[in-house]
Amino acid sequence: MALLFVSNSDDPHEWIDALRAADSNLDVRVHPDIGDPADIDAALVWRPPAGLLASLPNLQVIFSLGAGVDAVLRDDSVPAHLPLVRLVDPGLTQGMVDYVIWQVMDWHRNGPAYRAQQADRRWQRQPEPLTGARRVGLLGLGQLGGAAAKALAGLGFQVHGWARSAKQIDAITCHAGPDGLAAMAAQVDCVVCLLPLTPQTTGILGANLFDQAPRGLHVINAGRGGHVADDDLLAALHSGQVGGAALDVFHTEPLPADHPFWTHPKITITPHVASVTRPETAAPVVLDNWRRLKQGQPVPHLVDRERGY
Ligand code: NDP
Ligand code: OXD
Repeated sequence: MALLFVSNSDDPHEWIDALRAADSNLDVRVHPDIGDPADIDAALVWRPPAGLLASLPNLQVIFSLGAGVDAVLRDDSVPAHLPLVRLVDPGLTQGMVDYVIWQVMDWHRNGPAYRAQQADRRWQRQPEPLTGARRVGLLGLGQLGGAAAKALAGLGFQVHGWARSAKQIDAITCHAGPDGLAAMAAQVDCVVCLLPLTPQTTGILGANLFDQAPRGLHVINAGRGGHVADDDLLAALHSGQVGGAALDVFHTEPLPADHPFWTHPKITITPHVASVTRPETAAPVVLDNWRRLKQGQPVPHLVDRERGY
């Protein structure tokens, strides 16, 4: 039996090395060189082509190369009975914490304003409050949002967080459900989206949320492009209701060359790198989950298809 690796954006050689370092006997096939489809019993995937997974007659489990599984769930042909395991690994979490700290600090210390001033050779002080005077809200308090929230609280920010279910986390003011979102939005200067993309969260970074927040809200999106209502964001940046945005993910990736975000003076763009999956930390997690599944043990981070994450 074999594991099929499917990704256009990860280096298969690095993955083969990392997987074989953890299990030297592993038969790894790299899409599209599948060999006999009947050999494949596990698939490790990032944005697999529609219909591919349904074409593997002996597939037992799908492992996502990412934390977000929206692309797999969009493919209606994927057999619903197959366990789908999303990626939770220490490298992915640390990478996201690093990204969130970077973007929040850049906003907090006026990075966009000073870069613009430098371009104009302008020497001008901006207000420089300390972290304790700044309020940051996390949309999503899961593996990534929860870790980022704790890291920001550790830096002294006033941290709020929003999730589907009610939570109690030290040093974080937690909100839940639709009413909780309005309550949080009214109390934050910066919002960081680390939600999964589901029908309930699509377009959440839109006029409704922006209008409930204090003027000048800073928006950071590392969830999915579908979380942003692009036109609402552009309008809110124009009116000043949103002061600036750092965006890592987009409706279409790569972001099309003619998209207005590219040249917008108040938008910072990164190419979906907020946290990349690193084979050296992720491969052992995947193989451990596969072993658990084969031994009939509970597998952590199974996707609940009803919830969509
Ligand atoms: P988790 O499943 O651990 O956490 C998701 C969080 O979102 C949970 O707190 C959950 O609430 C909350 N949530 C989900 N739906 C709703 C809703 N309708 N209303 C309120 N809260 C909701 O996911 P991760 O933290 O591991 O990953 C989050 C996302 O980050 C991924 O799905 C992916 O899209 C994105 N990502 C982006 C990367 C990048 O490089 N840009 C890299 C990795 C991930 P509850 O706790 O109550 O279940
Ligand atoms: C992920 C991602 O979901 O990289 O892990 O976007």
